[in-house]
Amino acid sequence: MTQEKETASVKAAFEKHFGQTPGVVAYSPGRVNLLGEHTDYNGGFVLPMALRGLGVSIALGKGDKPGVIEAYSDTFDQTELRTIEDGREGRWSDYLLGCLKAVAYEDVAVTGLRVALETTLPMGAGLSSSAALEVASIKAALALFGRTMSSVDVAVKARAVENEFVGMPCGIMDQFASSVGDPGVAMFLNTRTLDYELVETSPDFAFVIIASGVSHQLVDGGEDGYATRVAECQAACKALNVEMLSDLGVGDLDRINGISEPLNRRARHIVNDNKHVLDGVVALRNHDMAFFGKLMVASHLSQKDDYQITVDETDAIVEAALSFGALGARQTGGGWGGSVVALVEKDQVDAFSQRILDRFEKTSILAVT
Ligand code: GAF
Repeated sequence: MTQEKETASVKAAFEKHFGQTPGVVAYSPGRVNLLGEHTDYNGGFVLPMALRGLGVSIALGKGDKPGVIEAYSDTFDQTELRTIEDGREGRWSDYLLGCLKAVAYEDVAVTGLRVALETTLPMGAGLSSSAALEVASIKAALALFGRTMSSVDVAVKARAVENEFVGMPCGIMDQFASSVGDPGVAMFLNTRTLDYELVETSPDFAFVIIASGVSHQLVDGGEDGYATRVAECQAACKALNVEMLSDLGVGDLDRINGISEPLNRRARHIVNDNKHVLDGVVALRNHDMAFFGKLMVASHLSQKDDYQITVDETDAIVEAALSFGALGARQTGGGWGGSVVALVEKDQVDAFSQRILDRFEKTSILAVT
């Protein structure tokens, strides 16, 4: 669906459900990350691309019960009733509620709010559905109550909601790509300074996004989940006496190799994946997609061997993608499943995609960008 179709569809859903016209509609895209995984909460570099046609649409209108939020979602086929005073309850509406508390607490306390939400982003596919929901919620709430905020500030606010209200210790990549990014264009972001640059990719090649069929779960990732990696990085910083792992460079690898397992692996991944991003941006500028593909593979192997966040299914898809002619392939997103992104010559995309679907029953092609 195009963005216009999506916002028209969520507006219609709002009207049907609430019998009134919404005050505003907003849309925010998901993202695929091309290089630089888990580097964002380590002050490093990332290279995400906002997605065309995959995102979250939201329609908002004032309600008639002060402080009450009636949130309807076609996608989840349910209405959730919350109040602006509620805390986290482990439901999808937490993301919305946290954002409303952050930017429209007093307004919603007075007017109440009606919300309709639709998403074309599959949950758990590693394409940042939660960040898109947060960014759309914040942008819509600001518009409804007549306030403005820069896209960068929206991203910062959305990340704070996810860290502090939802309880997921993520970095800023997803919210930044969704709020500031330009769909279909890669974004080279320094997560420490928030300096960024949009970088075009070659028109002769496409990124094929393959859902592995293994759903990742980052908020309660169990004992070996996202929060564990964040804690391990903090422990590695202590062991190496640096503030953030991105203070280190490839020249520090000997020192890194000397600290205990698995902290050495975690630090090594961050240093190497930061370098993959820097080299990848040069490759894109030089239209050297063959080298870019090699960096994607190196990044996948670093996620597999050092960060240890890949699963058998994504490893197998990457291997098959390369044998089917992809120039590069890697697991993308938070990890433990989700999606694989493969770099493929444009005129090979259909044949390539079919071979993947034939080989792996649980896969689907989510996007070609
Ligand atoms: C998730 C997080 F939300 C991001 O901040 C980032 O750390 C990513 O995992 C891994 O690169 O999407």
